[in-house]
Amino acid sequence: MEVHEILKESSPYPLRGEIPQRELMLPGHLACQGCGAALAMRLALKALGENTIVVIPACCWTIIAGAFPYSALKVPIFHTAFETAASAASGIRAGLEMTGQEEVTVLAWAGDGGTFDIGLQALSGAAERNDDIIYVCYDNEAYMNTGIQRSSATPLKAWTTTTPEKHPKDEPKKDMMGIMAAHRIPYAATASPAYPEDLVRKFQKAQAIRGTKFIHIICPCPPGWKYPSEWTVKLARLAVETKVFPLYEVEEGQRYRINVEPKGLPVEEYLKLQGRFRHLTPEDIKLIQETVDAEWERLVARARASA
Ligand SMILES: Cc1ncc(C[n+]2csc(CCOP(=O)(O)OP(=O)(O)O)c2C)c(N)n1
Ligand code: SF4
Ligand SMILES: [Mg+2]
Repeated sequence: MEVHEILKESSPYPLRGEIPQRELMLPGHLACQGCGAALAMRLALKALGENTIVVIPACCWTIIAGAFPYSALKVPIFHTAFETAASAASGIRAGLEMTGQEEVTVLAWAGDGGTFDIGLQALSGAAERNDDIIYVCYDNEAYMNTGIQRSSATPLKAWTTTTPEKHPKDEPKKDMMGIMAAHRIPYAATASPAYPEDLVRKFQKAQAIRGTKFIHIICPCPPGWKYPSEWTVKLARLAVETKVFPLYEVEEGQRYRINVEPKGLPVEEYLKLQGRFRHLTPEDIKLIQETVDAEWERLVARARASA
């Protein structure tokens, strides 16, 4: 089967769909202008509805939600320590089950530092027990709340304050979806706020499945990535169209489905809009393109095997 046929086969959902009118995120939140993570939360809650408890570890979203007693969300928030998003969510789920409130959705909402690095052990534990939670990693590709330090989600060759221009990051981004797929959880998916119908559908699908669900959302960050705030959706789209961040789902750790056929634009189109990549040499860009192409081929092979 040709690549375009697999993609057609594996994208049964129309990208045009219903986005619920309800608003569970209020004006007056404390995100920077153009924050991709704020847009992602707004869409996620539209999908999940008000019968949801959100668990937030230390991250930008601790601030965005507002200082007690104020809140930018119309649903309960449980703020917890940096490394404990998944274990706190598991505890809340257990409490809900003991009190017969099984219809409530528990949403852990953590950054890439809180997921790829410090919270990985708690997340692995919840996934291994298949606890009934939706765990979201909103990925702005660095520790933004503390001033743009490198995480293991920071992409190859990117600038951060701990990987300065003369020593940009030497390691590729950790394959977090691969790690979650290896836990054989019922559902894992990637999403982008530039594809809102796809994102909403994935949250609604996750809500209907029992067990651990993992959703990895690319969330451009104007101050951290160094670009004008009005380009957030453009970058969230270019990440997909350049194959840097493909949109796909994995069921039971083995059935892969690609949701959007990327245009396959050169990665340079994405990189050149961001100050964090302005030091790149032509050799760096070539290396990044090769890495992206190799990852894409690996994903297509998995989708082909699942078709
Ligand atoms: C145990 C612990 N170590 C360090 C911190 C300081 N800290 C708070 S938020 C944060 C960065 C979080 O990064 P990420 O999870 O990527 O979320 P983002 O800020 O990028 O949204 C750090 C290091 C902390 N609160 N607790
Ligand atoms: S630093 Fe980035 S992730 Fe944090 S609130 Fe600002 S735009 Fe959002
Ligand atoms: Mg981060």
